[in-house]
Amino acid sequence: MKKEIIKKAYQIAKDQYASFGVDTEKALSEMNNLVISLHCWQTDDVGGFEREGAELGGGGIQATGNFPGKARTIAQMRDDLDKVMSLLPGKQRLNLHAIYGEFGGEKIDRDQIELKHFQGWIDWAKKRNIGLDFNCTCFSHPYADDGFTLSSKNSKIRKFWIEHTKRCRAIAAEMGKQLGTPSVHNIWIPDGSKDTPVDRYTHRKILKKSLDEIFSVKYPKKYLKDSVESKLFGIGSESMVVGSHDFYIGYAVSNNTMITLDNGHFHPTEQVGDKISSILLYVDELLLHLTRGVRWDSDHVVTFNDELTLIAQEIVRAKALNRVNVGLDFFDASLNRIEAYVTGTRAAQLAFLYALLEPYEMLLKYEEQGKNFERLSLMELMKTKPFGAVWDYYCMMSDVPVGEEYIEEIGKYEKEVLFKR
Ligand code: RNT
Ligand code: ZN
Repeated sequence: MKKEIIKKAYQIAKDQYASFGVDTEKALSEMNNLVISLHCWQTDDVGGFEREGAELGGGGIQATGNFPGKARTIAQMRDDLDKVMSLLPGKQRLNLHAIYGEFGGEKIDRDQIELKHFQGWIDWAKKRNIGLDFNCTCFSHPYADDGFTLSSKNSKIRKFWIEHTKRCRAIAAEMGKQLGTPSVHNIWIPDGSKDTPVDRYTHRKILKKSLDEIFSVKYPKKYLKDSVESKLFGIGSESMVVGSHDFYIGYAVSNNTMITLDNGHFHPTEQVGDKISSILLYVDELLLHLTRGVRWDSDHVVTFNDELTLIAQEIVRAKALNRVNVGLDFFDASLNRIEAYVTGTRAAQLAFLYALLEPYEMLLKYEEQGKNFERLSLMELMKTKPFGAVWDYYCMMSDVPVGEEYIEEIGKYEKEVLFKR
């Protein structure tokens, strides 16, 4: 697209938004406060590098498809991530899982991982001036096969996962220290049961105790921020998930950890957007796992849909952008994985830009005056305002491909790199 046209279209959009009291320049500068944590696991379908050909196994999560070109080495993964970041406007971080260390062909079990396995990632991130986030990996392991990890009644298994998670937090804190930006460590465990259990209580009690032990090691907030992620059900844990939303809300509020809201982890008619204003009253910060569930927690590539829009709007309306850590969580193996990242991340950015361009003051006035019809009409009208022109301008100013230009770029990478793997 010609620069002149993009600028002209933006000028028209700017004037139109201004007539609703919306300052597009301010919205664009607010976009600088939006840092999206790119999950590394879309590059290789959550396989990891513990051994050659490692694949996601169990845990009730699933990547389907076999599109060619998945990253099989750390070098390939880094190439892919560099390509992705070169096509995204705005700021990013990288979100790693413990299975993505540089283990150098050695068998290092999860309770043995150390900083040295991740120092290469820290150096990589430093060079790119980005932060790192981290996750313990309590799945794809024989000790997770019976469906219980941190909430297991088997003390050998439980201790193994406690040790793993403690090590992960230590590594994350060091990432935060070396990179000068706190690392978010997220705990998600698959624990649950397929059929109706009779003893939910003990498992939840054990999980609480395991978490207490894990969090008894304290790190400065400027290095590490802890979060816990709930879930309603998984494949193979349909009847009970130990770490339910009720469980973690209680835990997070009493321990002031963050809570992770993954929008694939709730009943389909529940809105994660609605939860934000409640949770923010009780904890300092939130972590989002933006995803798209199609009929179940299927982790499809994020699109700019109503669900995402409400989440972004509720954060912006609460003026809480600085209290929300935005992460992504999808893994579709059926399409070009670079495209998955770029489309998914841009969709999340679109939702936030759309929210920042909302004529909030005008809508609030209508609401407080009981003018509900006017409120609804204005919200509907905003959908046809020249939002795309502001987005194109944002991409142009960020020096990344505008509009459909990125599709061609990815096509080139597909031919030259992915299909040659
Ligand atoms: C699983 C959770 C969890 C994982 C990642 C890989 O349902 O959403 O966040 O997807 O840790
Ligand atoms: Zn998640």
